[in-house]
Amino acid sequence: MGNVMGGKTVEELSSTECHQWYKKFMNECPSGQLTLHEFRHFFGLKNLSPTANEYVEQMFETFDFNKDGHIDFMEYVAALSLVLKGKVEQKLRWYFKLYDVDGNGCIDRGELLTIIQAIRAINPCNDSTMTAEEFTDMVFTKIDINGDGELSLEEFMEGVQKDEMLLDTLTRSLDLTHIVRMIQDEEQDKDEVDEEAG
Ligand SMILES: [Ca+2]
Ligand SMILES: [Ca+2]
Ligand SMILES: [Ca+2]
Repeated sequence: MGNVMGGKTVEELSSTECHQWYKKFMNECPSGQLTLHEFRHFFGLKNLSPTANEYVEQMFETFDFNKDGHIDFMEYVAALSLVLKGKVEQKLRWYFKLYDVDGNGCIDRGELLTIIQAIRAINPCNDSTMTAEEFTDMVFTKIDINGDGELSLEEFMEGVQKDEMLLDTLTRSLDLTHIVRMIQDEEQDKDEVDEEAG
């Protein structure tokens, strides 16, 4: 593979991980270009509520870095490696982009609420006792410093990094680790047979 994997974030991955992800990707998507439909299938996101669906679409668009309507292998690896291994600041920038649904550079209350609801629809194993509304209120109370009802990138980055609980919740709520673990477990079963064969 060599130079194909030349991106900075990609270098942080072990070759084993890359290999596993590549196999999974090419298996699900022989064309090498993942469509939204395939993306849903890939991550096992079926029968979602409309809200959750919107979130998945937004996620797809965020992963589609060059905006050509497909996720190619490099985009897939870049996204996964960012989510899994990126520094806190990189991740927060990515989350901000994901949360800012209309892309106007600010997160408003509606956008945050939609995302929180969608995350909970996809990831019901949330141990928080707060409703999505209460959670959204709490976030704005804590980090909307100038009180204009919108979170700027600065407010978001500073506020979330200063607040351990918030950081933890946001990071966990968008954590794709369980999905990747799923990929790896699946691959490990197969690899036990053909590990050293190649
Ligand atoms: Ca693309
Ligand atoms: Ca916005
Ligand atoms: Ca603000």
